[in-house]
Amino acid sequence: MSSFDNHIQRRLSAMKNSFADREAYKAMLDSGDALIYEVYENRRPEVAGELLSGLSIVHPGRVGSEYFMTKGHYHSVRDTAEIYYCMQGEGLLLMENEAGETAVEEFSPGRVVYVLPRWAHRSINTGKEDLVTFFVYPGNAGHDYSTIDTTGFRKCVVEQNGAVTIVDNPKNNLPHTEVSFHGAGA
Ligand code: S6P
Ligand code: ZN
Repeated sequence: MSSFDNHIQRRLSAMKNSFADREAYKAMLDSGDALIYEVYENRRPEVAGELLSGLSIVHPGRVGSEYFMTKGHYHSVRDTAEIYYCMQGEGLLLMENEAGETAVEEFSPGRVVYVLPRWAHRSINTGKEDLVTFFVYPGNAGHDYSTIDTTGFRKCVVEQNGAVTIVDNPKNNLPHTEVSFHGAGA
């Protein structure tokens, strides 16, 4: 990873509002501040015309039944898109927009996922190894974390009876529609 300019490590203690099961969160934090995900960035000027890129690595694990994931965000400049290329691992990209629509795209090695402008996005590792994705997005996009940090996504991705399952987020009461899902075969 030596060719990257910046390395971010996001630990459990920095994700206080992210996981739905607060009791499981507190219990896990009591036994150590687990490393949930890391980002390696290529620095470029954060202006229109430039592209920002890097690697996102979400480690495997769960808080209660909810899989390890990124905090998730909107782009501050809403009309900016993003592309992810999955290099390793298994997971999902959970997306929602301000109209209350949810979309889920599968991550598997070699799969490209396009994030439309105006959609918040969160990477979720549903597998047993690191989920590694390459991302690229416009230099002027910026990050709005506070919207998601305040309400959470409308959906959570949990393990239920051994299966990856998308459920309503008990912490989020905003109106929402059905989930649209796109897997590797669709
Ligand atoms: C940036 C892009 C990714 C994420 C990374 C970590 O627009 O979507 O680089 O920053 O996956 O997620 P988060 O939600 O902590 O920024
Ligand atoms: Zn983004």
